[in-house]
Amino acid sequence: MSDVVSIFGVTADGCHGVLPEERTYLQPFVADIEVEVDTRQAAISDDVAQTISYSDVANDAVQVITGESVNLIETLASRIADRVLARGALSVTVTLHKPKAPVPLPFSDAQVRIHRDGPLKDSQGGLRHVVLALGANLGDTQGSLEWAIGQIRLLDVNVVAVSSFLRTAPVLAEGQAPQPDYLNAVVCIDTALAPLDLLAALERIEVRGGRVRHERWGARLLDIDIIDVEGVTSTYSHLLLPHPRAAERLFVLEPWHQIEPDATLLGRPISDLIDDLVRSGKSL
Ligand code: PH2
Ligand code: MG
Ligand code: MG
Repeated sequence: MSDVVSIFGVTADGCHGVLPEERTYLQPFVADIEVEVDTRQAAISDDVAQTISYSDVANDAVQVITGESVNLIETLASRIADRVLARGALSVTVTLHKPKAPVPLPFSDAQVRIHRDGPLKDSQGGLRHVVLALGANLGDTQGSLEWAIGQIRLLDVNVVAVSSFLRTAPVLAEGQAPQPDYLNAVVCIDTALAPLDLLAALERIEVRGGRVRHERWGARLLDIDIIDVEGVTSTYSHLLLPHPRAAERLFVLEPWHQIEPDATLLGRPISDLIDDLVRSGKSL
């Protein structure tokens, strides 16, 4: 992703500094903020709600600069970055200037520049639990799923649990031509890979497994979806988290429940979600 929404020269007065007297008077701080965000959907819909508004970002900077006094411009830049990432940015670069810093020598600017990745690009240093759903409905479906799980084991992941393979009727869009039954499975892993790096690795496995992308929800040799990443929600169109249709798909919830009976999705026990679906007779 290389779209960047920026706003430069956002200026406000604040009382920050290491010298005790700096806490007693206002001086100007200036923020330049560069926000990595996918703007494609916003360009199609022409809707600011689908991107990140530079005006909101400027407001984030002013809130931090005019807020609690701190010693360091590093702290200010980091607090601004946290607020912008909370808006769903993929990453953010913040340059924080302190042009009137009390330095007893001629100088034109003092600044710090930081870059922070959001949760999709960063592993935040730890292992996260991830739920994957696999499906195949063409060719040797059992062989494909077994092969794919073998390939997943070769990634930098710890495979915690693998469900049995369930034969399921295809869930199709209205008017879609009939398809063979699916074989579905769920695999739970722990990994320090960033979610977008994991997605790229899984897409390479799909390609090597013969996956050809044509029709949406078309019959396929192999599909691997990321259902849930511990602690991460995402509105990034290439990796929505949790998977937006997982809660209505028994072909995901049932194999998942088999290996993690106490799991929750968006705060609801998956056993409740399954009961609701079975009772309403909706999904297969
Ligand atoms: N995947 C789809 C669409 N429909 N139906 C079943 N039963 N199993 C799937 O894995 C599946 C589906 C799109 O990925
Ligand atoms: Mg899928
Ligand atoms: Mg998929």
